[in-house]
Amino acid sequence: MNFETLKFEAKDQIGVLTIFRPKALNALNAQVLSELGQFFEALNSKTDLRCLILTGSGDKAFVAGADIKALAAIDRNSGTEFAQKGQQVFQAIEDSPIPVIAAVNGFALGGGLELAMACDFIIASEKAKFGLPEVSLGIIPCYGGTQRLSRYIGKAKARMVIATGEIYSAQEAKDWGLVAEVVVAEKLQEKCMDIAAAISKRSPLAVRLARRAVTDGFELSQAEGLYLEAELFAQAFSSEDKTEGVNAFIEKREPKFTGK
Ligand code: CO8
Repeated sequence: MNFETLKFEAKDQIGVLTIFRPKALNALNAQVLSELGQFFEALNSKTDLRCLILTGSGDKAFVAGADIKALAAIDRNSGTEFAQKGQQVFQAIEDSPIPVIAAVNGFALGGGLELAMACDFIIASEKAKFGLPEVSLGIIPCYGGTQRLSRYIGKAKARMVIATGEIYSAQEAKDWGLVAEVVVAEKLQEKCMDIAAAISKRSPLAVRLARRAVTDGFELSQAEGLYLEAELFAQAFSSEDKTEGVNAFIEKREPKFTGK
């Protein structure tokens, strides 16, 4: 696939997808959203990748938000459609069959933070900055920010971040549990690659089932979540990967997982 606003590379079954609008700090316009939608639609129908790293071009921004310059064209009637289009694309990211790591190298503001939160987890450079500044523009987050942020950090802190519209440091975001790890800027790519490589060695099927248990279970009561966990555990038991993983351990060798 040929994209103008995305760059994609893959090696050893690890993909790196870079949002590429350097002159606008990688802000999400209609084209970026559409290309992201196409990319994840293709990924979700078939992929040989084991893990994807999502990042922004340059060293200043992950994504500085939705494109504010397009804001003027949106009114009451088109607002719902605008929000739902972005929500659908970000949901496709959350539903991805492989883990998606957000490598946040700079500003992750508004739609940029919402994009990072749709990924499996966030690894941040110590220079990264996080915030949902929509209220400073007279609007509110609309790509899942009001829903995902409270699930990451709890209702009280989410209300503070959203109502102040302030920008917060990578360390603050880590202290809240929004960011999984903070590393020096020069080590961001290497750290994400190391995590992706670790994931790539595991059974793709087991990784997928385990992620489903966490993500879907989070929205359920504990009793329902435990039921879901047992169901997914049973599915893993009918897999070739389970046979291979257990045999490899007994035979003291590295497993060769196929994801079946
Ligand atoms: N949209 C469009 N262009 C942007 C955006 C953006 N979100 N962010 C930066 N840019 C552009 C700037 O306009 C500038 O372009 P130009 O050189 O042509 O003027 C270029 O990127 C570089 O930016 P700055 O010169 O401003 O760089 P600074 O280092 O001085 O500042 C900041 C960096 C602090 C990140 C600053 O650019 C900023 O405050 N950006 C806006 C951040 C923001 O408010 N993001 C949230 C947007 S709202 C949102 O995401 C929710 C959905 C809203 C709906 C939108 C409807 C379409």
